[in-house]
Amino acid sequence: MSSIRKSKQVIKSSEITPESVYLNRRSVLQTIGTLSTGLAINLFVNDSINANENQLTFSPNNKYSTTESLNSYEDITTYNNFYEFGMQKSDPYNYGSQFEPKPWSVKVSGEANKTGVFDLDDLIDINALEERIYRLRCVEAWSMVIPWVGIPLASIIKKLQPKLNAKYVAFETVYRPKQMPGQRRPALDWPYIEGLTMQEAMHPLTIIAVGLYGKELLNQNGAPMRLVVPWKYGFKSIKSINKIHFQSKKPLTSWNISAPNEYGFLANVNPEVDHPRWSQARERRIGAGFFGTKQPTLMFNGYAEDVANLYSGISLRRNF
Ligand SMILES: Nc1nc2c(c(=O)[nH]1)N[C@H]1C(S)=C(S)[C@@H](COP(=O)(O)O)O[C@H]1N2
Ligand SMILES: [Mo]
Repeated sequence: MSSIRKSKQVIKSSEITPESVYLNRRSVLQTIGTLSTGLAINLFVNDSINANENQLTFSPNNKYSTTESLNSYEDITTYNNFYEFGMQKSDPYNYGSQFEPKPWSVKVSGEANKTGVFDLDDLIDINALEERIYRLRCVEAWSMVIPWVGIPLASIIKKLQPKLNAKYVAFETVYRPKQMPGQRRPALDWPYIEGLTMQEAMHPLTIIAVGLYGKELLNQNGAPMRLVVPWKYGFKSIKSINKIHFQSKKPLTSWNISAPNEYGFLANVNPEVDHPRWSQARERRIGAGFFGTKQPTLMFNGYAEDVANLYSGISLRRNF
């Protein structure tokens, strides 16, 4: 984290790790990891393909990782939704380079004992980074498999000591129209805001990611820190967070404000509840080719066993 970010975000083809090579090295790491439990090992030491200063040290979390094939680094960093940089999928890659994610601080406020402005490094213990391979399922009915590097959001929240009446956590993305050309147009009500119930925020699957494919996040993926909630539609996973607020009332969310009949607060992945304008029953895996067959979408994006209990007794048709 103390390294200096490359000012240019252009990805050279030599930096794109083929998934097979990456997975191979990951399994070597896993073997070493089992021998010396708890030791985070940098997988890419002396590795010329990945020799750049943005690498992170982490240990793989197999319990919470899918074994599905990874999307390529290129797919994950060139096909993005980040409206602060524009509404086209290629805009965040093309227009994200003016954004400066370092230094970074986060303002914590509301119903917590520890509030104030924190440096990124005070919130995130870089010695505790884990890799989690999660599916990301966009509400637009496409999906990817991404090897995130991050820490459980719960570990950050515990440090901040929320009070008993903190029932929700609200997040806000930085507002910097000079560095984020999409914010100069009213595509959404800026800044982008999102929220979770405290239970969702404390769930062990919920992470704050600071990297992917073993490297620090590029701007287009939400540098320097973004939420990843794998059982919810992608839009809940707010990027480039610089405000966290604990509150007793349900927070407003950007997509709910912009189209309340299309995007609810929960936004759990649910193949049974169609978006008003299209079906959510299937999804297109990015990278499978435009004519690649669509695959069925799973309830809670495949994480039902872990999270369905959070919503027992709630009608997921009415609360979408
Ligand atoms: N601040 C902010 N966060 C955001 C978005 C955005 O436009 N602005 N888009 C969301 C949507 S719709 C998706 S699908 C995911 C995409 O994450 P990725 O580009 O890293 O795959 O980011 C989410 N987080
Ligand atoms: Mo999305």
